Amino acid sequence: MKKETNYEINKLYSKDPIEADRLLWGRRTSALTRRGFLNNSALMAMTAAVGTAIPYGRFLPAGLIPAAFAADNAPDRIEGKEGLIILNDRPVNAETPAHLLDDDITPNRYMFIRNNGLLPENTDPQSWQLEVGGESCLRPTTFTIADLKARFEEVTLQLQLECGGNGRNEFVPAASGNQWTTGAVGCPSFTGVRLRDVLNYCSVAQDAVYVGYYGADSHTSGNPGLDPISRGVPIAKAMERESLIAWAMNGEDIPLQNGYPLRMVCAGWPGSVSGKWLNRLVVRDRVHDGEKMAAPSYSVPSVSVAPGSRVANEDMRIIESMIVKSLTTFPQSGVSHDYRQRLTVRGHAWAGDNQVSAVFISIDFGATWLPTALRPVSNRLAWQHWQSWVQFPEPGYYEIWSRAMDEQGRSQPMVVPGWNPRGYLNNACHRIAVQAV
Ligand SMILES: Nc1nc2c(c(=O)[nH]1)N[C@H]1C(S)=C(S)[C@@H](COP(=O)(O)O)O[C@H]1N2
Ligand SMILES: [Mo]
Repeated sequence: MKKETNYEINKLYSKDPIEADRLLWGRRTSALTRRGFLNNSALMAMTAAVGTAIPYGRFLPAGLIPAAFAADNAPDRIEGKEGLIILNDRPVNAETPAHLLDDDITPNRYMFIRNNGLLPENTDPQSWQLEVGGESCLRPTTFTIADLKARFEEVTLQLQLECGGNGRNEFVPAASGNQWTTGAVGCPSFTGVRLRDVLNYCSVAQDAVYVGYYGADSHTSGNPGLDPISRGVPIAKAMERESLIAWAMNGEDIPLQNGYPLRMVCAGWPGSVSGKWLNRLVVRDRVHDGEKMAAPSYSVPSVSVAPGSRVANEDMRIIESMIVKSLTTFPQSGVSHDYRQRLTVRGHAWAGDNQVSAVFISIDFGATWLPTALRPVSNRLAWQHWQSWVQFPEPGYYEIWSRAMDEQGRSQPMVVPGWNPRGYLNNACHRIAVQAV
């Protein structure tokens, strides 16, 4: 049994042992009696995780963490991703501090990591296969990566990915999930083929509604029957020129944590639609029903609700395009600066499927706003760079706030917007601190 499995399992058990049982092993214990022993399928899942049979498994009481999982060895760094802040190690979730996102094109080492499951074990690009099928696919086909390269036009685009839960840590009351601050976003350049070229080759039926993905990562329980995540996009999004099946990021192999050797990239939507370790696509005649497609996952209330409300799943809608947002990547928050000197300020802005029309900054907590120079996109669905400078009137503590506006005049709010149960779509202004001396 692997040692890394321990940390997260311990965390789950310390939070809610009965729920941990259910999540990890699929065991349902009566909430009334809070008693029970392993049923057969739960025992099988636990056996798979421990790596050997559990002869007296039938006597293992509910809510009791197997002692095999009792060590804690959370890593403090991820190879090739130095500088990222680790939120979780099983599955791995790590975000990038804003000042490390200063590059126009996000380098591989600074691309955030959001995993729902465990890394695949075999990622050999030579033998990798992508199977395309589903009830609305008329010519199901299996491709190797070499086939994709040989059959379809190669495309390189700079594409922005942001986790739907980026900024979750600001919601009050707190929303459960990874407590991302601002760094679950990045905009590398991806090389691959257009998803639509592959879909057209495989002949999509008239009644096609959705394209779902499956990846080679595995569920944290070790249960091979469960998928960590299987989402996707409506057919119209899949058919856009910018939707890719990519094998390279910034001209190199995609980092293992970001989906090596093959991933989907459908930018501008929650990152969760862009399947990593992609090995299967299904063209569906209905909204895909894979893991984490249904509310409350990646869904928000259809109408706004009071903070802390309970919202029924049928009153939620699946998030599609992300909303307008910006980040100040220079200077680093907390810097000291000579107040007699101008201070250069710069960053990026993005708006899901839309473009950004303007970015403003403020040094007086939003009382007045200064325009910035905004660069056009390098291609649709890339983030845009902005730059400006400020001059502080006197020494003291300042905050620089950035606020982007999209082409339709929608602007970032200064305070945290629409509370929602799972904490998605926080696009409040980014704030950094500066000490003028
Ligand atoms: N197979 C697979 N694809 C996946 C995920 C995953 O856990 N497994 N996570 C999704 C989520 S929630 C996000 S935000 C993005 C993150 O991409 P990154 O880790 O390359 O930044 O990948 C998406 N694709
Ligand atoms: Mo995500």
